[in-house]
Amino acid sequence: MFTEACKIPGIGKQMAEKIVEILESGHLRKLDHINESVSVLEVFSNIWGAGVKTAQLWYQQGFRNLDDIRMKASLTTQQAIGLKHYNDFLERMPREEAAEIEQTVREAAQSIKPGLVCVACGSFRRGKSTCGDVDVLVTHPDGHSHQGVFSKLLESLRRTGFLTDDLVSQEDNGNQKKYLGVCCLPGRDHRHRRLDIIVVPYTEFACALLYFTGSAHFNRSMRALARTKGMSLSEHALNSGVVRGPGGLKTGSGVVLPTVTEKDVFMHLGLPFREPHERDW
Ligand code: 8GT
Ligand code: MN
Ligand code: MN
Repeated sequence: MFTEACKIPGIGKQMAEKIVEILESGHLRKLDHINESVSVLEVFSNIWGAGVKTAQLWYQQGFRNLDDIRMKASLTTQQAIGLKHYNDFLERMPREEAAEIEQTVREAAQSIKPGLVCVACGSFRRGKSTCGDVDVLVTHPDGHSHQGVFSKLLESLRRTGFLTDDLVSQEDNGNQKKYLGVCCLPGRDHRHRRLDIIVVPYTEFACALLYFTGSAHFNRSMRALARTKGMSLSEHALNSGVVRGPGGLKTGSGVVLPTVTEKDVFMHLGLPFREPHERDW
């Protein structure tokens, strides 16, 4: 059988040995290791804060399951939180629960400052029946009352025990502030859920809403289209007359187009409006 396999054009000795092994045993032992590593790497990279690189490193260090990670791996603060809530984070929540989480954030926000607008974006706003996390956008229509709300809101939600862990407690992005963390509704049968909160100035509301609603793929398409029209779209604004040098590098940022609502963004880009539930990609 080996000599026969060797006669196949392009098949050398090593490949011929493998063909023989598969034909004789129905199996290639060399693949066992690969198959095992794939499933272990998947388990590891499902820990929030651990990417493929970290997963590979842990595999190389001889770790094969979550107990190994728990006992022997050196974890970042985020990965430790990810591990603690491993099963909860893998499970998507029903949209009814996402609505309760949105409402909890809204009540806390409005008791700090009446008139604050809180909108659950992401998959919730796209109408999905289950959500991986809750993405709440906070703004104030008077244009300035959103200021100072971010830290007060987090403080208030921590005090009531609703926020249980912080992953990224404050990320500044221009005039926007971003929080990534973990919350849990009161009551015994509730799981820990991922919660993202952004606080944005009202001038950036439409573009921030569009961005935070996604999907991520839809956002990439919109940004790419904007580029083809000499515009640039971000979570802050839609700019026109953007000048790009060689390699697409921005050399002139143009002017900010007025975008009061999401519809304005579509209009400036020459696109028919798409409802959130039509933005999966
Ligand atoms: P989900 O139900 O799995 O949470 O689905 P989702 O709501 O569509 O995904 P998401 O990861 O919560 O992202 C919601 C929006 O937030 C996306 O449209 C994206 O533009 C934006 N976004 C961030 N940060 C990140 C990030 O780190 N990764 C991804 N994928 N999206 C992000 O603000
Ligand atoms: Mn989400
Ligand atoms: Mn999110």
